[in-house]
Amino acid sequence: MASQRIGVLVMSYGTPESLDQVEAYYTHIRRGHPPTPEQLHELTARYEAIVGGFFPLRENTNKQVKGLENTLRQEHPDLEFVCYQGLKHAQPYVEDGVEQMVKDGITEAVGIVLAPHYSTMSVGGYVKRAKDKAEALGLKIDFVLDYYLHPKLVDALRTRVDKALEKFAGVNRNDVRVIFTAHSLPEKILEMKDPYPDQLLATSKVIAERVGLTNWQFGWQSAGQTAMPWLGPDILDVIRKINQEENVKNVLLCPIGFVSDHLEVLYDIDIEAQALAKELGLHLERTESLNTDPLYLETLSDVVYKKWKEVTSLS
Ligand code: FEC
Repeated sequence: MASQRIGVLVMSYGTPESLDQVEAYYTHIRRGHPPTPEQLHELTARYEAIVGGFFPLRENTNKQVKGLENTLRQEHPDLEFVCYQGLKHAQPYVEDGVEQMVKDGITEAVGIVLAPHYSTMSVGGYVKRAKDKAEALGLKIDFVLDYYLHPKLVDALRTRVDKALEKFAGVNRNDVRVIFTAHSLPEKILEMKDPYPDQLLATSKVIAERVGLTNWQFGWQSAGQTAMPWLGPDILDVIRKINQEENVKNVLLCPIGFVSDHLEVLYDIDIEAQALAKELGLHLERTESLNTDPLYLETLSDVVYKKWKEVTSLS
């Protein structure tokens, strides 16, 4: 019989649920500053290009959160883990998730973000909002900050690279340039000694080792269009450069910084990078997203459980 209810705040980026919500969503991302009509038009066009009537991140987050709850309950039948969503830029917001836990009588919780690598500007932002709300409401909560080298996560990614390499029929594996990618962030994170770039490189290296890759590199994607400099090189520049300077004709993109199919993968890679590849006469493929891969759900379940054990052993 289940004896104890433990809240799990599962945090993710959030997405609009219809095209008429795009403006409010974009305004939230811009910390309350509405986008210009041109910016709004540009973002709406990107959603129109991928959505086909539904916003994939909404559905994928729902499935991942449910999948994590099921995995936790299967692996720990003596405990009752209850998962709540907390989204960065859409409802239910991070604060709503915390509030709902408290309303439901949860007193102890663990928080986790559906992004394996830590940056003050990414995971740090989610954690701060959840912590502030939890403190205000008297909820005891601690957080998983990263899980970028978890063996099951690495296994899931390694398998994807292996499988995607098979799509280059007749091409020697080491003639395919594998580019590991993640969302760029403003360069100022480097001054803060942010661990994000090193963690991403560590994941890339371990996958490369496991697959036996010799021909790989890392590149940033989806940088914002702002006055400040963002981390580079951008993958579009990388693709152009390796094609022109090294005559690379086969490229596999592996977006290790993302865990779902969503705009940054389905547009920035599948439409934008593919269009460039076509223009350059390159064969470009992408690894499949993790979505609800049991290995990913088991990774999450494992780190949540360990964090909960750590917290309870201290109290
Ligand atoms: O499918 C969807 O509807 C949402 C896709 C989506 C994901 C995502 C993940 C991350 N972002 C990160 C950082 C930033 C920073 C800014 C920023 C802006 C945007 C915009 C859209 C957007 N992001 Fe995002 N991001 C997604 C979508 N992101 C749309 C606004 C238009 C644009 O710039 O393209 C700049 C904010 C500012 O202006 O100050 C910074 C990071 C991640 C990966 C970690 C995570 O998931 O939290 C880091 C998915």
